[in-house]
Amino acid sequence: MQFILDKNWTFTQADSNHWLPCSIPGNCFTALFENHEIADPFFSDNESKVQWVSKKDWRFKTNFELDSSFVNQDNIHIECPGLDTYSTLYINGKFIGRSDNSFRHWTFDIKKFIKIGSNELLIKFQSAEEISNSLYEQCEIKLPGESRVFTRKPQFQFGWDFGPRLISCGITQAITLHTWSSIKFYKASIHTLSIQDSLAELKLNARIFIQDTQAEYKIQLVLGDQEFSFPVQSIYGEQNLKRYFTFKNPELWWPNEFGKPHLYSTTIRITKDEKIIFEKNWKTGIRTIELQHELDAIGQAFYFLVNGQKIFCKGSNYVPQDILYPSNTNHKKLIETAVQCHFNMLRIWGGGHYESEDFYNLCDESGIMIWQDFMYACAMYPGDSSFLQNAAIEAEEQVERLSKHACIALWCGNNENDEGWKRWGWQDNIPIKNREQIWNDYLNLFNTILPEAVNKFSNKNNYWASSPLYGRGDDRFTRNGDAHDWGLWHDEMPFEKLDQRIPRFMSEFGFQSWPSMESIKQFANEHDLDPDSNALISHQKHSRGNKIIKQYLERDFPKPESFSALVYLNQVMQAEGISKILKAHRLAKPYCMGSLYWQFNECWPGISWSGTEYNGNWKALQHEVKKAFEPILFEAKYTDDGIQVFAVSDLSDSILASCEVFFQDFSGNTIFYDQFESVIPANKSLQVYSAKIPLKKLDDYDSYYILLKWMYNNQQFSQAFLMEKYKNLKLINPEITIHEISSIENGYELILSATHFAKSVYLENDRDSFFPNYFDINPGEKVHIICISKDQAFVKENLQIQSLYNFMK
Ligand code: BMA
Repeated sequence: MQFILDKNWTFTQADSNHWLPCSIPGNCFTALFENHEIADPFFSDNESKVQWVSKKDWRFKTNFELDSSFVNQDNIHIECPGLDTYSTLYINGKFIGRSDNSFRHWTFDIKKFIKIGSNELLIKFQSAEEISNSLYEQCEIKLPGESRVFTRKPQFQFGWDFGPRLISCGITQAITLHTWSSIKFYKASIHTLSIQDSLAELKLNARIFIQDTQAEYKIQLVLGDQEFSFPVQSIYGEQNLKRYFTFKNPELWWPNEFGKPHLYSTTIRITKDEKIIFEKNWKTGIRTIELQHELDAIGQAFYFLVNGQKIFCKGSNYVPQDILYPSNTNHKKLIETAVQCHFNMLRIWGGGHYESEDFYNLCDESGIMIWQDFMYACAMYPGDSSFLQNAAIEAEEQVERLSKHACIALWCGNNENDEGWKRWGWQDNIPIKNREQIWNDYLNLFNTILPEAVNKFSNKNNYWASSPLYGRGDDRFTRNGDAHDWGLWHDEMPFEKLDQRIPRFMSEFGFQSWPSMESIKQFANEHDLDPDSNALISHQKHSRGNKIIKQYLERDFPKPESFSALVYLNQVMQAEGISKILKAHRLAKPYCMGSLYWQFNECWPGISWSGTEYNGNWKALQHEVKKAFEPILFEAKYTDDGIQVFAVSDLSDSILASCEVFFQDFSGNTIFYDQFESVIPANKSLQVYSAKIPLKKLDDYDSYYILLKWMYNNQQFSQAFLMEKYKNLKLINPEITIHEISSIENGYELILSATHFAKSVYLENDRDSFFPNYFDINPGEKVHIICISKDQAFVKENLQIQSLYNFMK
């Protein structure tokens, strides 16, 4: 039996006894906000006004009725999968247990504390900020990362360069009461050990606790339409069962666009003396994923083999979707975006939290592989036995929980701790006598404890201690392992620089942008729509952020004459710059075998490196990423005396593509035209064309561009390559016309054309989403745009159409 404690919750500040109703899951901020006791922490500069909340202790309680059939069960446990963080729990006034790690699943035996009729659960939370501060102060060694490193809760809550400081306490996932007798089932998962011809060798991992040893138990497993049965020894206590079996004719799970992410419905049953006493269902993908990181002639490889096939990983870095409501998020919309943009991997970054089952289920179903960081980021962590023991249990619980998901590709120990220690000057502030100890503590956690947890419940080879392997200060970073290249942005290098330093696998690089004006208006008052207002400055968490954006714009773009111009140009700059680098990574396959830009999404509405906004809407970057990650991509390169065309394929079969090459002015007058056909081999990058034409002699680059139009499998793509900095282009008024508007299922379709080349056309009506947006129109071309609209009505007056031309002087 199960009883969910999701009703009748109230809360109070510990020293006030002013109880108010609240929803759970929830925390001190959401509960106060619901009761209008604080203003929306995301709005204007309210974040600074709610900081007192983190410094207080809070209490949450609920009342629930239990009947005799529940209370009389043999065993009753309370299951708390999300207590954030330092809490003490009481049932009917009696202490039942405490928690000190928000990433752990806390279970307490409450059989002797509950009664028939009304019961009360009270949870007292202590301020994580206060506890962290006092632990930091007591500690003789001042660890990089400061107070947050002592507390096992999402590290970004302490403030990060993409999000606010909101250190909460509360209940992040529903609390339930469970009854059981004879046997307790914890977790089960199925692992693919090998696949050969038509046979897959699989392993069932199951953890159970046997109380009644006087009976005979069996496990029945149904995987698709194949059934397996395993005896279980009737021994008292916890058992970690491993059972090996062969599955015939498996249909394999494949990453997005490499095949179908096939999943088998899976049922595990436990029988006691031939009677079913427990049953659980989930879905299993049969696949092998192996991280390969052998030393090679270049340095050290880094790529993934899925079912034996080398996969170029395309995707991004994922951060929690909502700093305030961790369980109340729209995973579906985000994973749909990932699929539409041809992703096959997301990296769950180590400064946030492990995601919910929902999230991983969606990734399983969509073929999105997960690079899962353990939750350690940009710091050195304590090495005392109680911290390490806590960390070890957390790691085992999370690896065990997630190991049933086909999507889990890699476990990574931490984000940038190794790089920070070796190359960011962290050691300078630490007495020499303590440095060795800190490094040994690091090795203990990341080279022993965490890989052991991975080995126990998953595949030990898919563990990587720290991302990146080498920092950009070490010249091996482009030749060995994975890289974070913050030469762009943090070191203020031009975008082009990254084309020349391609790593073996790029796991982070990025550039910030403002969200759309529509989103900015959601978190700022009309009179604050100025980048220098307090309201907007408090949404820019990178100390040099606005200055860096301005400086990059000055380099290449026309000067923004208004705030909305700044927003538009910044988005175009981010989109063009990042997508160009993504393409360079793909073209460098197989030297480079993956590119994950920073960052996919954001945790509040702010200025960040993300391609999607807090509400899930796409920035210009997301539209460009979709194009850059198309399974077949053509790219033009030019020198003063010619054009070369390159192609890259992520398909598993070779295809025949045709391509037209235009060199033309902005009115569409063609100076050079050619066409060719090419067989693009499976999974390859290669040069497919070159033409010697003295481009420079024709005229200046500011009035011409290269246009490629390619076709395969009846799909057509076109891409314009500009040859001058945007600020120098001699664009002509494109005179964009809307030709047709037709109703479609959830909106309408527009057909647009332009008399002259229109760069980065942006449609906006304060309400709807346009796909694509920030697109180009070539003279003579008709572009189809889908508008997802709530009321399906097209109102021409509300539609604003702008393109780069509008921002030129
Ligand atoms: C990366 C991340 C984050 C940070 C981002 C942008 O290295 O790991 O720490 O938000 O840089 O600065």
